[in-house]
Amino acid sequence: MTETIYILNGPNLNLLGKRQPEIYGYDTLEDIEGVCTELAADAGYAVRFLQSNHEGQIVDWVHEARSEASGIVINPAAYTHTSVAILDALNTFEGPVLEVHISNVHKRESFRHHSYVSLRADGVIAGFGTEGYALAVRRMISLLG
Ligand code: CA2
Repeated sequence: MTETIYILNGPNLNLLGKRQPEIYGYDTLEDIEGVCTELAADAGYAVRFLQSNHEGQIVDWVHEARSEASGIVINPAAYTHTSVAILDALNTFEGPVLEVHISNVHKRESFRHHSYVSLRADGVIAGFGTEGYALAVRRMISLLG
């Protein structure tokens, strides 16, 4: 059966490409989904690409991933810096977890320098723009392969 990579996106990322392009670029989430899906398909993987503005929904998707996904790529957005609930959920997932940030969070406000999710992530990409998602999917494929 085809293995699936979950790609989870947190609050406000539905606005990608529509607001603040100077920080987050011009690609929309749909553009990113297309690139990731193609990359994964070339390597024989499926992608489930999701976005929510609600913390509990992201927790529920991580729970779903426990039985449905081989790996998780996650940009938790602002929940990166606040959510023990998402960290706890990720700690119940047995496969690889990769954290993505479009912007270089370390070059921004100090409250963005700490990530709860990094306590679980096997790798972190920040500041590579929306290309960071494709890099994370490539890395996920090599970790799963
Ligand atoms: O750089 C990233 O990917 C972030 O995860 C983005 C979050 C931010 O809170 C993190 O510190 C870093 C914010 C996502 C907001 O997305 C928007 C996209 C377009 C327009 C406005 C917001």
